[in-house]
Amino acid sequence: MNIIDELEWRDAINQQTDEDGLRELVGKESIALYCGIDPTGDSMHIGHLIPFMILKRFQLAGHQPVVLIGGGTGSIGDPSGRASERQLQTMEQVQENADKLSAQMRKLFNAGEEDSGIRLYNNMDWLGGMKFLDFLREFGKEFNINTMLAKDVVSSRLDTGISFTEFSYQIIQSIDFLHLFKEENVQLQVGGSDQWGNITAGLDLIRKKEGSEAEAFGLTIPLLLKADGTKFGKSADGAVWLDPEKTTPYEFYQFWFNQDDRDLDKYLKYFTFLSKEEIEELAELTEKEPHKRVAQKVLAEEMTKFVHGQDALDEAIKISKALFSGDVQDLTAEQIEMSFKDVPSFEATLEDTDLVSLLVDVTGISPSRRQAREDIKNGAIYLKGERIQDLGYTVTDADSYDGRFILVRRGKKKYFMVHLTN
Ligand code: 485
Repeated sequence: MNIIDELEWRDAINQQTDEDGLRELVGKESIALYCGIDPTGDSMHIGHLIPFMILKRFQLAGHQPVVLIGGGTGSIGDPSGRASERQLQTMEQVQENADKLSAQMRKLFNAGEEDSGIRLYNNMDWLGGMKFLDFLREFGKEFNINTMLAKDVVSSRLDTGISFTEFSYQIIQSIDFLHLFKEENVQLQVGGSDQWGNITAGLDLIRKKEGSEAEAFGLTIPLLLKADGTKFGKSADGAVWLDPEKTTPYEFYQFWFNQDDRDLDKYLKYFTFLSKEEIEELAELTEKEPHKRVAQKVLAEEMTKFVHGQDALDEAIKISKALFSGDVQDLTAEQIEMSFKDVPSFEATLEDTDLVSLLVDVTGISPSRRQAREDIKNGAIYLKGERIQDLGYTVTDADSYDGRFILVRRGKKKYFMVHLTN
């Protein structure tokens, strides 16, 4: 299947320039294509991932992806999709974020490794040394103010105001596209739907500088909405990050596992590399036996493996199973800490603390001593995954993980963390 037809089937295209021309070009030869990201933060989140997965799809179809880290553009700040002026980051901050994003890209795509086939560039390399007069003479002359003002990004800001700096952003992103077109043979730029104005500005520049016959194209992907109408990609505690320090692989896995049945078909098409047949089969399973959540499981597995690798996926599955069954005995202290980040937590010092006091006085897990004793007698209280039914039980270091914290479970599913202080 032609890659453009495949993307259309996956509902992964919002707008494209000269659809037929692009379909024909990618059908007959291997092209280079790029997507850029600005280092405004120190990690990508799953929203950023989508265009880069499109790059990966092109790669699988025999094309050559180029990833651009916007060290230069990031020092200015893209006004696209923003209602107000950005605060400038320090150059050190931009550099630091650029290094982190580059490392993340390398991990994701093995970019920089000889056999990965993905090239990674930083636009600071060609924007950084540009002289202001050269900029105005060589590029500024090619941009018509009326055209620039008419772009959504700018026109929507005319009431509230936009600085000359942010106004100029579309020019520098255009210089990138021209640079990559000339130096690296890049013929297609991909981005989110908010990038349409910047991408088409680049195409105009390429045609002015390289002639109207220049074969260059743009393609944007749609903004993803959930079946309930809200924006995709946020969990209860905010964005879902690719950095395992910010969103653990277990949380990442759970995020995908918890998606609504109604969204699955869309997500499997949009995010995974599964074939049409495999996705249709999963859609059927969701319809017939929704309670088994097979499609959710496959989605969670595919995504966790792609972003974090097989070992992290195995660990996330192990944790999920242990929590589901309540058998947490086999989990390490780190795994326990990772899985119970969001349960109610308390601080305590252990000094001959009996279990009833721990439940009532220290934490309030049980509302009264009477209730605490009843809970213990009924076998509803677990420390470290082991049921304790002794009313006179004294809690010691041995019940803790490395003397650092105690995991209390009350009933089937309620967990509490008690952090030990000395
Ligand atoms: O030559 C380029 C230089 C910079 C950029 C692209 C090409 C980055 C772009 N201007 C931008 O701001 N991108 C956003 C970012 O960096 O966070 C997001 C887009 C989103 C999607 C994602 O990057 O808002 O739609 O393209 C990868």
